[in-house]
Amino acid sequence: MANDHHSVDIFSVIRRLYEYNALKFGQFKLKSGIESPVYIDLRTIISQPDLMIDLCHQYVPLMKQCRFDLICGVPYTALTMATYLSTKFRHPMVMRRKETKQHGTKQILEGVYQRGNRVLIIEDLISSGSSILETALTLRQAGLIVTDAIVFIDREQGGIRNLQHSDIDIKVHSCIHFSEMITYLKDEGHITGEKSSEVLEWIQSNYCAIPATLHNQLALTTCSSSWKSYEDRARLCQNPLGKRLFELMAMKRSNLCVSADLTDCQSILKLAELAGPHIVMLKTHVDIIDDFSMDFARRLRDLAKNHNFILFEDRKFADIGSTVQKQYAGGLFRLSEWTDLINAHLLPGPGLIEALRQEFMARSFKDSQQRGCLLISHLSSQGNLVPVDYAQEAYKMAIKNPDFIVGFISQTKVCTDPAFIHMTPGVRIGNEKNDKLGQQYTTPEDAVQNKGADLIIVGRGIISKLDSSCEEFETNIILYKQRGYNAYINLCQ
Ligand code: S5P
Repeated sequence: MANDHHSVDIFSVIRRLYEYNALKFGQFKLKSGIESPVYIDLRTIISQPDLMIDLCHQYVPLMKQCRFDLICGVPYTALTMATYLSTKFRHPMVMRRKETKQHGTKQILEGVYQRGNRVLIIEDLISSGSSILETALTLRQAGLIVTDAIVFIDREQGGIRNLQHSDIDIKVHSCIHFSEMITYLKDEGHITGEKSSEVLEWIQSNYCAIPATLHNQLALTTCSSSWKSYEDRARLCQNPLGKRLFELMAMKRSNLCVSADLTDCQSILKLAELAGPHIVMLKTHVDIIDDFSMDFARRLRDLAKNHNFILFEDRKFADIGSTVQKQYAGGLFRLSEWTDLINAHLLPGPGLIEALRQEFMARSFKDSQQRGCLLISHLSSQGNLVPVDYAQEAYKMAIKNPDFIVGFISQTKVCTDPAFIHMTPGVRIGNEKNDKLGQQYTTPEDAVQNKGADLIIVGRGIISKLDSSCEEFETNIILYKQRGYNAYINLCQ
């Protein structure tokens, strides 16, 4: 990097930002709806070239500490700063569009670069770190390496720490901290001591988190960049049922679970016989069967053994532990005697999970069968009231119980840990986008590539063909199997 002979004290820049009204004190409604006693708007300085130049030179000492081939400004405010630094010091630049072009090459990243180039991100200020992360995701998706970012002001609201998260791993350097800036303005008599304390207190009590949607996108990117085969994932799995499931998926070249939402035993057994060679799992709703008997359960188990698939009762437990134990082990259905996998909501708290653990252990002691549980992290139905932090809570519960939590019933990635499986319902090929009772459908490709599914759950898309000819049934189920499996394999490229 060329020597910089342009030395201007950072506090003189702060004073001029204050004089030009780029730093305002009062009551301001932020984009988030929150009222703030301070407003920083560095966009205005494009009309003050001298100030812009002096501000840009504050980045230079920090740039010398970073290794990079290219620079990239976060749109829009920092684009001008990055452009100045690029042309003044001859650093090639790339530019990230905020929206993809509707015509021409549809590029989101403009400029010339090669995979493996290191990019330094330039930003004006950081609060949560979301804008830097969005830019970093685009750059990383293009095969570029992002390890560092420089901001002019650190608002001290958690952004620098947020970006240190192991999934993100970006070191953010700042020219000045918000508190230093406020203290300077107070000491110079631009703002009162009272105002300074009010603003500092406000900043300290207003931590900014990265939105869950952006975190999900990050998880997807991290996953696709560290893609693992089902065989590899089987090796990483701590619980025996999860391990067996990944092994089955690799061996049968299938990530398909059929949802046997049928109301008589005969039809379910017919479905299991026909679908058996193509699926890794058959899911039941045992309480919709009119003529359930333990003899049916035994015959279904035999079919599962012959065709090598897992039996999953979609019971969605959601009660206190002691009730769940009875629901799982007793009653008419005696689920613990014939199902491999069940699922549960987290709403009642950890007692439910502990109850299942005790039952699993008691049963496995008798029959040494592998058992596991899935946690519900999302629902596919329109307008569902599952809270946004449900998925994070599900993940926390899963890592506490990796010996029997197999994974999640999800609509987006809950975590990047390859040992946990993500199973996604609401999948259908064809024109149906919903079922008029709230179910929402997507294609196998969308479920795997955009919603993070490792395994797809298909009900009516398959069982609607049960009364068709065997050939028609088979052609259809093979289509689901191939499209789901290929979507996963294609992620590795
Ligand atoms: O969010 C969910 C969770 C589940 S387990 N949405 C779902 O649809 N399911 C189940 O998946 C649902 O109970 C049904 O058994 C199956 C989807 O069936 P389909 O006919 O709509 O494919």
